[in-house]
Order: sequence, then structure tokens, then C-alpha cells
Amino acid sequence: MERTFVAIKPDGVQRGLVGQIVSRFEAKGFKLVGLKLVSVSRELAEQHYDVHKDKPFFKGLVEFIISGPVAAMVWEGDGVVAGARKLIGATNPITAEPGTIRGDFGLNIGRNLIHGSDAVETARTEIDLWFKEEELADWEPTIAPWLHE
Ligand code: DAT
Ligand code: MG
Repeated sequence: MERTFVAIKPDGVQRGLVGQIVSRFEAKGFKLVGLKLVSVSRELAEQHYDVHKDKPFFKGLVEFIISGPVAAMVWEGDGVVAGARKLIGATNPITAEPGTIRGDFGLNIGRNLIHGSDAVETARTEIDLWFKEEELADWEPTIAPWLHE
């Protein structure tokens, strides 16, 4: 089953939006398989954003991610990688559609609240980077027959 990595960044945690953000993934019907609050090390932040290491915003991005706790999650479901990105919205909250997390709660690209993996392969790498196997729960939601044919 497809999985994705989602992280509520320090701005989302500081602004008390963890509950509302988690609710959107639950309401959609995705299954929560991992959840923890992380004080991110510089090493983890740099590894996570390695693909952006040559970008001008890299240093500021790393400083931001390590500036407070991050709520790290793994969600599971059919099409969850693209589905989570839809719920999250465009990278810049100003252009993100209303109804998306960034569109509803954000103003600034450097404070865009949340990360979601951009592809199935990236999701695998990010889940391995952030979670140990034993931190991921193997469970079957009892409502599953009401969400899937
Ligand atoms: P996304 O988080 O939507 O996958 P990304 O992978 O292109 O976006 O960039 C990672 C993060 O880097 C993004 O969430 C916010 C920051 N970022 C991206 N482009 C930026 C820019 N032009 N200026 C400042 N920060 C930027
Ligand atoms: Mg990205």
C-alpha cells in the first residue's frame, strides 16, 4: 500500500495547527501509520532537504526547520502521495488554492506550514530517514469497508 511522509513544520506547531492539519488527512480517509514530535537536528534537516542544497534559500530553510519541533507523520492509502500534495496545496501559500492547508493558513513561502513527499520513491526515502520500522503501526481501521469498495 502506498505511503507518504508528511511533516508539520515549526510554524504549524507553534501556531497550534497540528490538530486541524491532522484532521484534514483523517477526514479524507487516509490511514495514519506514524506520528511523532521531533526536535530536528541540523544533520537530519540537511539530509531531508539535500535536493535543495545548492538553492539560495537552503540555509534559511534548514534554520527554519530546526527552529522548533516538527510533527512528523506517515500516511497510507491509494494515491496518498499525490493526494497529500493536493490537500497541502502549492508551495507558495499566496498562490495555493483556498481549501488547501497552505492556501487556508499561510502567507509566505518561507512559512508554508507543511511538507509532503513529491513522489512514491521520495516518500520511501523520507520515511526511512525519519522513522524506524518499529515506529510505524500495523493496524486496520474498522471503518475501512466504508471508505473503500
Ligand atoms: P514543496 O515543499 O512544495 O515540495 P520544494 O520542494 O520546491 O516545495 O521546496 C522545499 C521548501 O523550500 C518549500 O516548502 C519552501 C522552501 N522554498 C522553496 N522555494 C523557495 C523560494 N523560492 N524561496 C524561499 N523558500 C523556498
Ligand atoms: Mg518538495
